[in-house]
Amino acid sequence: METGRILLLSCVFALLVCYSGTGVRAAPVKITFDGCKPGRVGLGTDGPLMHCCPPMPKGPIVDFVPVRNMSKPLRVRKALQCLEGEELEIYVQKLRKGYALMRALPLDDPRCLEQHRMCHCAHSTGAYTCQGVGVDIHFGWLFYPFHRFFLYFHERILQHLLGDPDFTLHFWNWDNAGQGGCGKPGDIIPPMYADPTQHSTFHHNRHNRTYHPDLVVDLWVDAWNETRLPGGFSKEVTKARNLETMHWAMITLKDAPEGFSGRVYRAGYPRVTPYVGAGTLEVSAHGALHKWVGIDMDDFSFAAGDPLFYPHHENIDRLWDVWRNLSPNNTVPNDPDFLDAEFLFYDENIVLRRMKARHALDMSAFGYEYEDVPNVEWLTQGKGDAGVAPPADEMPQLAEDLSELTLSDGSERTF
Ligand SMILES: *[C@@H]1O[C@H](CO)[C@@H](O)[C@H](O)[C@H]1NC(C)=O
Ligand SMILES: *[C@@H]1O[C@H](CO)[C@@H](O)[C@H](O)[C@H]1NC(C)=O
Ligand SMILES: *[C@@H]1O[C@H](CO)[C@@H](O)[C@H](O)[C@H]1NC(C)=O
Ligand SMILES: *[C@@H]1O[C@H](CO)[C@@H](O)[C@H](O)[C@H]1NC(C)=O
Ligand SMILES: [Cu+2]
Repeated sequence: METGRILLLSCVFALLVCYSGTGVRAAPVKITFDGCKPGRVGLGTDGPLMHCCPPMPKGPIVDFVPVRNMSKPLRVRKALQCLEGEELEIYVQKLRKGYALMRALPLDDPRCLEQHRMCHCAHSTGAYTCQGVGVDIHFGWLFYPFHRFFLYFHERILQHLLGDPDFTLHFWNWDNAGQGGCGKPGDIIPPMYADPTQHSTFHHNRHNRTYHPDLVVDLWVDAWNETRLPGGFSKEVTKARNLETMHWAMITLKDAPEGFSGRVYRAGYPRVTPYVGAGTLEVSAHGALHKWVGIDMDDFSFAAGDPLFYPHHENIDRLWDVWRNLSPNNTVPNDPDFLDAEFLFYDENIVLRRMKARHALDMSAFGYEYEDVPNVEWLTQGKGDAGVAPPADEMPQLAEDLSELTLSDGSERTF
């Protein structure tokens, strides 16, 4: 009783501090090793406790600022569906070997696949606390920088284990329905991740629809309503709906309150109702794909234990830059509480690295780029004219009731 009252009072106090004087800048979210506690499974704050904190660092935490090595060409992350012949064969062999090695490491080695899962879990379940409040790097503006860093260290660790500094993880081009480029659709499950006999790249805990090698993904799965799972639509209708989803996320819906980047999220901000606050791509195609693959991929605590997580998120990472190049208006938040947000990742030498969001913005500093695949299908089609999209009131919920929003032009709106 007494504890409950103290807890309630501290919560009210924390809210008052964070929200007093709307428009007052709080502070950036900083992930600290000491701030990690068991998080909560599920999306609320009352799920069962989940332990996913990282192992103790053996040395000091070291700041990491990516700097491009100008004497090396950029590595190209390619569209998986366009690999062929010898290149495909070699890639699949390395991919399988890399994940076999990653899985074979001891469980307390921060480089093993299980620890990658836990790292994502710790950042998603409120395990890391900042100003006493559990952090979630989803549903807000930390989504893109966090995942870029996460993929980067994942790839570096694969390179290290393979002894191949040029190994490059290729991406699942699920928004590509097959026109233009190499002419092959990317909207089916990549076969190198879908073979149950290949333990290293396969994951047992997926929905059984991923067993159909040519089932088109549904980018309009409603993450919150199981009754709308795919199956009811023909291939043609699903493809047309997918283009509409992409068009909304990249072009139309970016003008929604929190736009493409996601809600303002400063230190001490509480986690909000799931999906409220997510940017337009995060809330739609990103979430839909997690749902479509299903089971573990559909759970923040377990998603990154499925190797398919990584090529899925590379497509998100790629689309972040595609969006920024679509219009001079498409800018990332210019707010110190975004730019100075800090995250921790173990590198390939088991050194714990501290990363600032501002260093995520220039992809070339990390030494890679994405293959230039055509976006023409969802740019020019998918404007709602196919008449196959769900009605507007079935669109994923976007924030309307947040206490403070910064619009993409930098102006603040207070409710
Ligand atoms: C930059 O790349 C070149 C060519 O691969 C390599 O010899 C050199 O060691 C790299 N420099 C750094 C600082 O990594
Ligand atoms: C997947 O599971 C559903 C429901 O249990 C079943 O009806 C369907 O036949 C299964 N499909 C495959 C390919 O196993
Ligand atoms: C889920 O979707 C079905 C079909 O569109 C609809 O009838 C039902 O009301 C929805 N349920 C919820 C909880 O939104
Ligand atoms: C950028 O935004 C301004 C103001 O809203 C608008 O007038 C302009 O057309 C936009 N430019 C592009 C390329 O969308
Ligand atoms: Cu995530």
